[in-house]
Amino acid sequence: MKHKSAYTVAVVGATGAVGTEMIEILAERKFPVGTLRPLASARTAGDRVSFHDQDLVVRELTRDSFEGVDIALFSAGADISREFAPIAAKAGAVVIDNSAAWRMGKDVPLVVPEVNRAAIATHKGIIANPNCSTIQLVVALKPLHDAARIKRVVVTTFQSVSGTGKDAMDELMEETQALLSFKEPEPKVYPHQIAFNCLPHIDDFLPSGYTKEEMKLLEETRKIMGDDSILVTATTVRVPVYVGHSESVNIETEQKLSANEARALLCEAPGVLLYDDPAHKIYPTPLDAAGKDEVYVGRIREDASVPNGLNLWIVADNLRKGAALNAVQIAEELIKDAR
Ligand code: NAP
Ligand code: 12T
Repeated sequence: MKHKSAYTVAVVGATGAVGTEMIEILAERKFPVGTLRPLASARTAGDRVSFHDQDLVVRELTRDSFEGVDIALFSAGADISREFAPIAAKAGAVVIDNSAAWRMGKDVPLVVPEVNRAAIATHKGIIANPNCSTIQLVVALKPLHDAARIKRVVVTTFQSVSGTGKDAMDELMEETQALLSFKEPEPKVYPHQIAFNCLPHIDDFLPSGYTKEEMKLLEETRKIMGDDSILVTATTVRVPVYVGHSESVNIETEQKLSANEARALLCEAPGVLLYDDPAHKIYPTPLDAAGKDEVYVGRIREDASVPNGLNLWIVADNLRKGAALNAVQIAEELIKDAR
């Protein structure tokens, strides 16, 4: 990428839950944007989004949308990314893609800057942003892996509805309102009622009985950590929370790590906020992490059922560190290397 004093940045999916957050975070972090180009479907073309003090018109995504674009942040679903990311890259943009379309591609770096920043330089036009649940997991586990080598991870997620997008956030609101006025809820986005419920089902089921979301936690963790020997098994659960994914995580390490040693490592770790003081009822909740940049870690305990085991509770804002913030951080690192 060529160094510039200001870059032309396209946001594909600019009207969505993640895209809206991307535009906010670009402004908040003063990313050197010369021109911002918000793109979405024909449904919202003509709508307006604000960026700094500008009022920008959303344009319909077409094959010609990427002329002159330096960086294209994609968050409009995997089908759109599969079709348009190569078009954007061919037009000269570096794509930072939030969907699952390109993550496991051999020539596509999958990046969490705190963990594997160096991979950015290997890109061939497309850089992938990991799944929200993977990002917060690897930010917290990397320092423990470096210190004691993690052999196995057992993770159960409690994922908020904003991970699915704006329609799912509306659905939780509408079902809650219906139920509180003694009406029948009408699930549309999810296969079952999500209000006052939880669903052990995120993304599609595979013949193995696992969901795709569960397999992303295994495959993406190995790719980002650069270690195919790590064993990961996952159960992913949707919960009636608006913003913030939580994870109950059990790890087994090669070397012994006490809970206090883990706390000391996490206290120093980039992007982590240690939030662990049960005596004062301090442990992370989604409401604590929502709107924040850090990955919150608490409830650190030694697992006495194995020789070298720890339990942790990891919470982050899935729209920020889990999606938009991580993508903007990748863009920041990308332009630091520009010359
Ligand atoms: P959302 O709130 O439903 O927003 C979807 C966005 O995509 C909207 O801006 C929508 O535009 C746009 N879009 C849909 N169809 C389009 C089309 N045919 N052409 C152009 N734009 C189109 O969803 P979201 O939560 O922001 O998520 C969007 C995608 O990001 C997800 O599908 C997923 O791939 C990815 N994502 C990744 C993570 C992660 O784990 N890192 C987290 C969340 C989401 P309109 O408003 O015009 O319909
Ligand atoms: N099904 O980008 O529904 O792989 O929370 C992110 C979020 C897929 C992804 C969700 C999903 C992704 C969800």
